Amino acid sequence: MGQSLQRKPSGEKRDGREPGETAGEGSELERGLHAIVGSFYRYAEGPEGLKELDQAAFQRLLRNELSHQLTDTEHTEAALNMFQRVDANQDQKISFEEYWDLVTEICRVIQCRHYNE
Ligand SMILES: [Ca+2]
Repeated sequence: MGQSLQRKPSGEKRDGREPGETAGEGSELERGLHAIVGSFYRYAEGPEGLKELDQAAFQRLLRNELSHQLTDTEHTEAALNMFQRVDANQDQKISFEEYWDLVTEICRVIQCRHYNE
């Protein structure tokens, strides 16, 4: 528990988008959820409300943020295959919804590996 110099997000509108500001507060789950959403937007590009990941951005996200969960993130071909699979509507971009499906999948893997008794 550190100092509470930061503003509390509770009374604020959500349009003050500073993921870093809110990510450090709240429960472990809340911080985790912020990290999931924030990770997408750290790599996504495009107009407001339509930010998406292109192939290069998706590969950077895999390599930098998911290298321990996903095997073969170093291999370009494996990353390309994953891109094709995650890109459900085949528009060569990963939307937040498509990213979310990947997150769901990873959560299932974590559940199987670590909590499936
Ligand atoms: Ca897509």
